[in-house]
Amino acid sequence: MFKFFYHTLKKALSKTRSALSSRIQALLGKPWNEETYEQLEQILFEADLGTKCTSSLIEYLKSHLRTRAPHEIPEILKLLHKHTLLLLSKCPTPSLWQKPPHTPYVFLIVGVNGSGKTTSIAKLAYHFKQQGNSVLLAAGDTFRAAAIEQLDTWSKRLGIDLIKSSPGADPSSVAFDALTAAKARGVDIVFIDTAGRLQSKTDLMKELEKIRRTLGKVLPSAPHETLLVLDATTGQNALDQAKAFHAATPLSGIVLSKLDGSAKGGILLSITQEIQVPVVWIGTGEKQEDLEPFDPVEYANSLFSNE
Ligand SMILES: Nc1nc2c(ncn2[C@@H]2O[C@H](COP(=O)(O)OP(=O)(O)OP(=O)(O)O)[C@@H](O)[C@H]2O)c(=O)[nH]1
Ligand SMILES: [Mg+2]
Repeated sequence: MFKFFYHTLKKALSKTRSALSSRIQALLGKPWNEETYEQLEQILFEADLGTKCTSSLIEYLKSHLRTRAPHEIPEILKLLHKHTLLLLSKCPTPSLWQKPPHTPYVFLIVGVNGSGKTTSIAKLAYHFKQQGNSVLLAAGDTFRAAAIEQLDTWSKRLGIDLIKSSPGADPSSVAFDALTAAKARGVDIVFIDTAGRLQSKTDLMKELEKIRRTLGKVLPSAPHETLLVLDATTGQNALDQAKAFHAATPLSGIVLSKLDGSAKGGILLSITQEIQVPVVWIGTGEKQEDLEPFDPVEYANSLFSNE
């Protein structure tokens, strides 16, 4: 059903993998003791796995290796792989569908400046259109004329309609118009773009709630999903963003963009553990096709392989 090829996830995580595996391999042959554990801890931490996940992985290794004799690296990688999968399995699983459960199905896309929101909307819209859905875009980033133009360009390129207003208009009114139009036209899926906002700006975070309330007036169940777009190259900062956005507005999932340029792929595991919101999609480039559903098994394979 899905046309995705997961080897791009592996390719996207190659920088993270080489940072991790090659350094773990370098520990091979050393006597396995407290000092080696500390070095391993440092390696995991530097791959942006965060304190919580790193401690959890180290504890797991300690409890399993204590009873075994030869501490070979393949064994360690296997254990890290296994525990990563276990950690990911505790996070709610997103449902991937070809057709939305009901229509119009509304996605609100949020995140800080430049995280990849507009590009991710284009990729998602392209994907769902390919699946046979009718899609509508809403230029809810009214802050800059260039933001409206960027989505306009994507809309023409993808052959998908756009609802827009003039720069400076209230984003909630654009969201209102878009959902009203979607209902009237019988559209399947609506994507609402929003302006980038710093998670620390309370007034801007409140604006998101206003957009959500406005959508709810047109369709009580909307928005059906609020996706936070995080730039994987920002590492621990992405975790801070995830926590703040989730506290301000309930998130249903995360799109982790720019994984292709990041050696900090461990942040994904860290985020899912800290806020229990699943990473649903990953961005692996700038083109409309550069999007994949997140696959935990492939992720664990990509991080902890000994190839
Ligand atoms: N390599 C790579 N680049 C990406 C990816 N996603 C987005 N980009 C690039 O990141 C830059 C910012 O993307 P936008 O989609 O404009 O980000 P935004 O969050 O909408 O930005 P603002 O509206 O300014 O807040 C653009 O140059 C995109 O092409 C990705 O998965 N990989
Ligand atoms: Mg944008």
